[in-house]
Amino acid sequence: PSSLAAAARAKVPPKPTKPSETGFYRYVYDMQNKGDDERPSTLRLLPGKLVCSEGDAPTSDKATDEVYSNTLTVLNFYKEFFQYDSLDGKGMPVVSSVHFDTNMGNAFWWDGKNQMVYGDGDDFLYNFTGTIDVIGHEMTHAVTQFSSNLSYWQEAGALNEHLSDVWGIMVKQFVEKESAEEADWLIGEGVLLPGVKGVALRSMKAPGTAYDDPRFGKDMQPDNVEGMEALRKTHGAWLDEKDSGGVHIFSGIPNRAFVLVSLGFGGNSWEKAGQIWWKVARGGAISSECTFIQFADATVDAALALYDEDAAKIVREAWNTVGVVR
Ligand code: ASN
Ligand code: ZN
Repeated sequence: PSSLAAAARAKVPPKPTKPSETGFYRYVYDMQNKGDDERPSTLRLLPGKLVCSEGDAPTSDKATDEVYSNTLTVLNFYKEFFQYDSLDGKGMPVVSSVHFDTNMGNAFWWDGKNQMVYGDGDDFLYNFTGTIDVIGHEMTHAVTQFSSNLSYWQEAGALNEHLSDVWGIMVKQFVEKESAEEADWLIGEGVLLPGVKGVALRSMKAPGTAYDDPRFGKDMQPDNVEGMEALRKTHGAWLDEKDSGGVHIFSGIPNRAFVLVSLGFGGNSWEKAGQIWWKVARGGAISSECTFIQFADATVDAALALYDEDAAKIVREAWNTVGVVR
């Protein structure tokens, strides 16, 4: 039997052998380029070979060390600013696998084994493990699963994607010490290989402008509801089939609203805008099939509950600007 099969049979993650100095329990596994993103059955090979546990010294593998370190940054961010402990709010161990598949330009949260999975890149994209907003994005899919439990289909799914971008970008701005005004609001800046025409995977501030490349394609995100409705008319079936109803396409609309709210308050995005969003994202206020308009209403209510009518007005106007109106 291969070592991967043995690892799959082993209890994952193992019991910690020493107390954690960080308060968290991180485990990084190496898939040694096995698995196939196109064949879901190969997910059973996850997590792979354990290469780094909480408190271990750096390894000789760059991806492993990057994931180990960036994961802690995100965990600390959730703990310090949102009083949320690990991915489930209850201190669960945090499992990631690196080097999944070959020629894999993606990273994802897999709910089958509650873990993150990172590929090494393809002809267009690379360096997921070294990109803090990508790590924050994937970890937030876990947080969403354990909190609001938004589905991954159409508007609710676009909100699920949106929350991952919001925490991805907030942790990036925290690390880079940038206010809402100073920040570029780009998700996945630096995962585009040199030669790909573009600046990032998504622009939260100017959806639809992140890339335009003859081989890789064009950023299709509309920046308002009118654009979403038009795209649904022309590409509805395609979006349902290729992107769970536009989860990565229509997330640009709430993304832009979040930017406008952050700019409306000024200062650090996680201080006011982020707190309003968290009051909704942590669950209770929205259903797992939440629509844009329901989410918008919930954020207005949260702004009123946390702050005042002026704050609620900033939030309401942001949603109006992107066309989410009753
Ligand atoms: N990187 C993508 C994401 O986290 C993978 C996916 O689930 N489609 O949204
Ligand atoms: Zn995502």
